[in-house]
Amino acid sequence: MSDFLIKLTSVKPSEQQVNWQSLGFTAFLHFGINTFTNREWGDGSEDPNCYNPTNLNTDQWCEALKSAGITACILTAKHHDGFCLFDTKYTSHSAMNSPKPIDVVAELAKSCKKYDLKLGVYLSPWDRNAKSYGSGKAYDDYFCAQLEELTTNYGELYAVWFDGACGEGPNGKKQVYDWTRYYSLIRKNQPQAVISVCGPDVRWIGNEAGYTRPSEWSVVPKRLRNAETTASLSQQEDNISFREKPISSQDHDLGSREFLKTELDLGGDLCWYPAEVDVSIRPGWFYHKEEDDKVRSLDNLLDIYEKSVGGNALLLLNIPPDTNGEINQADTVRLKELGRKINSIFSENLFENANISIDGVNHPTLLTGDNNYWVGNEEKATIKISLPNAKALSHIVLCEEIRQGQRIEAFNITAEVSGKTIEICKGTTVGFKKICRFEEVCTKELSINITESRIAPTLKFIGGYKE
Ligand code: FUL
Repeated sequence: MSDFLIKLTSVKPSEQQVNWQSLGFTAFLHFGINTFTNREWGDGSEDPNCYNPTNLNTDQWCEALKSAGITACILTAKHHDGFCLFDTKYTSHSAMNSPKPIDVVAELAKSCKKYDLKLGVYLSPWDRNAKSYGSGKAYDDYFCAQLEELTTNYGELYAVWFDGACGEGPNGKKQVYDWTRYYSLIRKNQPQAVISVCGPDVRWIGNEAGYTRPSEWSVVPKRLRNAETTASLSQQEDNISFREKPISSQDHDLGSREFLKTELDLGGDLCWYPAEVDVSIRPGWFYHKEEDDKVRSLDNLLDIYEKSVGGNALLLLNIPPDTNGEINQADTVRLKELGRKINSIFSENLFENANISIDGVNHPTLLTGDNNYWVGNEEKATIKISLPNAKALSHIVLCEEIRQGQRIEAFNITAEVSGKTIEICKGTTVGFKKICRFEEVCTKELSINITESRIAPTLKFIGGYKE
């Protein structure tokens, strides 16, 4: 086995990254002064009196998220306008100075506890209101003081999300952020949290339209983890055409053997940097009444779910609370439908009583996905699944044990149908979770054929389902 392939598979996730990845389906909550000015990007000159939610109800937010099967949420504690949704000592541009002085982060933290959801915060480094923005250390001091408040006053956070958008402040200057200082503050106060996007733990998928690469690798060049790179790759504008832009061809391949070989040959290094898909349930990130009839369809959301959660990525679906301070009915209805749909497909593993045989040995623990996992002897493997009775199937789920790195590069699945062996699906990467969807078949014998791996593959879970 070559040193090169050993090098690729020796890159492993941190414990925070494994815990984060297992959250699967999470929510973004864009709420703030823009909700009330009906804008997407505020400029920092807003009057805090505009902020006036008539019936702020974070319990209702959590109920709506839970109904979709969401496990965690990230609130925009401060967007680019600099308007804070939390009780901060360092600016008057905040909800505490509005007709409804409520600390939304505190309210949401309480509700999340009650509903067993994890909480994360988005704090925009770009602040179009702060006078010190662009002046170097003075702004970093301000930003860190707010980070300190957020990371010490609201209990445990699972994520701190740093946006790539970065422009000029009120005095026309741009800030050079002291990322190292921000990261070490978070590591000290919230060591279990991941730092996402302009951060070292979670990679932005590269678009806001819900697209995932067909081969999504978590082992990628280390240079992609550089916050300046992320910021310069991300947008300096915000409009619908940006939000709908697909992944561009230049960044289509971030992790193939060939790509990583070139990276190493050029003196680069590799890291574990898993992808997150952030996409809004509506055209905008913030609530706009005129978009009430533009909520994504159930089919579209299910497709995004299957390709992200089931494409070795994590889904961060934005659901923006409205001017009442509630999640609008147009969205709650869709979330409930989505939750029901996901449940109806994935709650029962139809392989439950199957024999899972690899080289003549049964591996029943592959059906439970507990702490055991299987590891092959060579790069190829065939896993035979025999069911006691024929079953109709439309989905198969595969999971690697990512604590052992990401190894599988190609596989196909065949089934015995009316005495013939037919290929029902094929794919490339598996990673944390691969959801394969195919034309329904009725069968009692299947083979999962792993045809290429970097080193001997692992599997932690196999499931069969029907829509
Ligand atoms: C972008 C921002 O400019 C949008 O307003 C939104 O917050 C999105 C998640 O990130 O960079």
